[in-house]
Amino acid sequence: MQIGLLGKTNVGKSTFFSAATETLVQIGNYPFTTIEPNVGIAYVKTNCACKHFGIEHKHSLCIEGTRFIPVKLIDIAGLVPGAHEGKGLGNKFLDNARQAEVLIHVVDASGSTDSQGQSVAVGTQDPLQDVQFVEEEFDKWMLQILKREWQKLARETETKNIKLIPTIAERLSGLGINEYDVGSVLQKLELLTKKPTTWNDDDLFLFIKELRNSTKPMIIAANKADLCTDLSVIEELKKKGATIACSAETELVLKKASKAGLIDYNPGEKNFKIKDGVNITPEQSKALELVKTVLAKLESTGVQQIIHSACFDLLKLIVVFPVEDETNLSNKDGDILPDAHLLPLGSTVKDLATLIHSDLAKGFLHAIDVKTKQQISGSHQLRNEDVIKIISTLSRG
Ligand SMILES: Nc1nc2c(ncn2[C@@H]2O[C@H](COP(=O)(O)OP(=O)(O)O)[C@@H](O)[C@H]2O)c(=O)[nH]1
Ligand SMILES: [Mg+2]
Repeated sequence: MQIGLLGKTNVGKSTFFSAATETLVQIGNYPFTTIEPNVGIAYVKTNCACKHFGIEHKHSLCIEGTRFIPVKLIDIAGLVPGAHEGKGLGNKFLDNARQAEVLIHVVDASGSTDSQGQSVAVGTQDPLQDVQFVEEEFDKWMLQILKREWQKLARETETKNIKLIPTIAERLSGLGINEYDVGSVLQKLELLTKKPTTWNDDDLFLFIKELRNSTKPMIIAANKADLCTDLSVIEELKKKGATIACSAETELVLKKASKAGLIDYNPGEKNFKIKDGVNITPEQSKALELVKTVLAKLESTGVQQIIHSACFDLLKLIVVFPVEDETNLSNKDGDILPDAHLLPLGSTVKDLATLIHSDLAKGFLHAIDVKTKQQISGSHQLRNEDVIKIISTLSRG
């Protein structure tokens, strides 16, 4: 599961990335928060299944029944005006864009960053235009991939025995787009009945736009909301698509203060507490006072909510807990509820087996729904917060 961060220069992508990937505790199996300079691990917060069973367990990713599940975050830099014409968009961008299943579009909601990324007075830039610009730039970039040799390709689907859907899917496979994605959009736009050689530029652009919407859904992070004189712009942005107000910089201050042992802060919450007995410098005190006013204005910094919404509202993921021992809810080593996996809604028990280990899927016999103790088949659809034991002739590893 990978989330891409997109946006024009200086809107706060890197700040969002740092704030989201800065972990508060050293987490056992996940020593690194940054894999590459622009790839890191963030966490979504969900219920741990321990709550359902009313048990207590020691797990570095379960804090009082709240389970932290790692998700990959990629800072996809490089989308500048004219990017689709080849300026600054290399293989790295393509690679990052392919891996992302959902995009967080960071905009400067305060309107204080101009098109060149320069800092200007609050309210002088229109964040709505930024939303349109970045989406268009991304779409145009996808379009030029499709348009290479389009005429020839379109002709061949009519004159030779070459099928349209696989041909287009192949073109766009570099973006992680498959035949199913292409087919669904062509059908929705009623383009399957129109000869490809007669598609005009609008048809092609609309096709790409829909395809991007369905394969790389976007949520708008209305960043720098701390600077907004009023928040009406957020309501305007919401009309354009899923939007959450945020202040990445405030989240970063909170994470750092928490890591330094100055405060207790649970990411996503409206409040934090200065720890008893710590010495705070006048400078730190001033910064934390500022944080308080921002939190009062925005309810929360928004960073955690945006990651949550990307996973659960846009991608509609569910959480599933596989176990090997259904009585102790543990793996072979006795670790209770060792793993929590994020899967797309509609995933089956067999999909879970495949995700855990190919051998487990190969020798798959059946599974047990640990909550109901019922035997279930491979084609059984998983539900959110299911606890599953898989029985296979081949064990993992
Ligand atoms: N006021 C405010 N400034 C922010 C916020 N997020 C980022 N910035 C500032 O915006 C500037 C650009 O941030 P950066 O993360 O480097 O932007 P990027 O080019 O999109 O990666 C920096 O000076 C940040 O400190 C925010 O939430 N509020
Ligand atoms: Mg940056």
